Amino acid sequence: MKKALITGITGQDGAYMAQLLLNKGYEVHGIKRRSSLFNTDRIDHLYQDPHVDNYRFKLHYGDLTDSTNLIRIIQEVQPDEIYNLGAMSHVKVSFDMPEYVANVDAMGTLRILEAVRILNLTEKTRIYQASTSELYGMVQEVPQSEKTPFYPRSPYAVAKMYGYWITVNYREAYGMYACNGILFNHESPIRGETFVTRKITRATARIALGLQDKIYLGNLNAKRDWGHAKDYVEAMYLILQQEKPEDYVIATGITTTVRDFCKLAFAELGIELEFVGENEEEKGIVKYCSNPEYQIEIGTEVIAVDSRYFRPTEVDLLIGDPTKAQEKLGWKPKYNLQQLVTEMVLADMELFKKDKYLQEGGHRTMNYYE
Ligand code: NDP
Ligand code: GDR
Repeated sequence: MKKALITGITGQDGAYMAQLLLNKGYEVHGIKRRSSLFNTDRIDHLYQDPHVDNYRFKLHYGDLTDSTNLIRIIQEVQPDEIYNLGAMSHVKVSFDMPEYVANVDAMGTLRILEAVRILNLTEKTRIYQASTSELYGMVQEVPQSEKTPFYPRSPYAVAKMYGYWITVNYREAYGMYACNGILFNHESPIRGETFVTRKITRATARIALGLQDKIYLGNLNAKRDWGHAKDYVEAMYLILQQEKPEDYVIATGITTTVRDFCKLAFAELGIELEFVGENEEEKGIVKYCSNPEYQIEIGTEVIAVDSRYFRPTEVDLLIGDPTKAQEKLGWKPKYNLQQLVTEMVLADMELFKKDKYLQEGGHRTMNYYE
């Protein structure tokens, strides 16, 4: 039975990756951080009782900032494959904690590679590094491919650039099977709540249910190439199954503005939005609502701009060229943007119907404005 070790198993991609590998018959090990509250929401459905025979899902406490811990876990597990998905992954937050991000996202990658080398596992263990379209940063060319030069625009992207090159270097220096997946944005109903897509789908549901009046966003003009995380973990897996280790762009090839994502999300519930005004004065107002149950008046302002969410340096346009992945991995996304939006909005509607029910019963529910 093959063994895989996933860092960042409690995150969006870690959860989907764990599910995929369990389905393929792997023994799956994951590294989770100790926290004062449970942090395993996304993987609780995968939990297996350690007291039963042949359980195939095992969690280890650890942290990408702790080399001794990583060496011990890798020595114990002797993994065939490592998926290094752990990271402080929020671009805006990386401007607030750049040193920590360098430690986790850059040095953490080095620690994984070095642990495999120190433990003489270079022949056995294949390593996937979660690289990112944020490496392209300032637009050099479109669409962006494996050959497009990098120009990172945030402490997160600069740290990930180190992660990218140290992975290439260990492959070239020590003959390791270590690869970068340069993944463009991918989302899902379990996407972190403060990334823009999920922030929008949650707010769409809450506004329709009367739990929230409006949502404040930053740059509505930013364009992203959004795919579904389920499709993207398939690509990660395929990258580690090839004869030769190589780096791949994973993307849909279609780009959309944040503004249009808002329109799609509200349209899912029969609410048509119109955007008026410019820059910080721009607003999204309701033009039409086909569902009287939502009690939303025409002309209501549901989206406003707050400069708090602007970034000191922004990445304006991402659009990927997945030709290499299509040709060499045979990878193609199954979801389009419309299907992704539908799944996310409907999932958030289900989630917040519970809040609505609790509120109607006199219970206090959280305010989710961030
Ligand atoms: P998430 O933010 O959802 O998950 C990040 C994971 O990393 C969580 O499990 C988190 O743990 C863990 N983590 C954070 N800090 C540490 C640390 N110091 N030590 C160990 N683990 C840590 O990210 P995604 O699942 O969306 O992304 C997965 C990877 O892919 C990340 O590396 C991200 O940068 C990269 N990426 C993501 C893209 C996307 O669009 N989703 C696109 C391209 C790259 P906890 O739950 O405790 O916080
Ligand atoms: P990104 O994702 O920075 O591309 O990084 P995010 O969803 O945070 O932002 C996308 C774009 O939307 C604009 N935006 C806002 N963003 C957030 N978070 N909140 C807002 O209110 C808001 N308003 C507008 C942003 O300015 C940006 O242009 C994600 C992460 O998953 C990274 O880890 C990963 O590497 C990249 O995708 C590829």
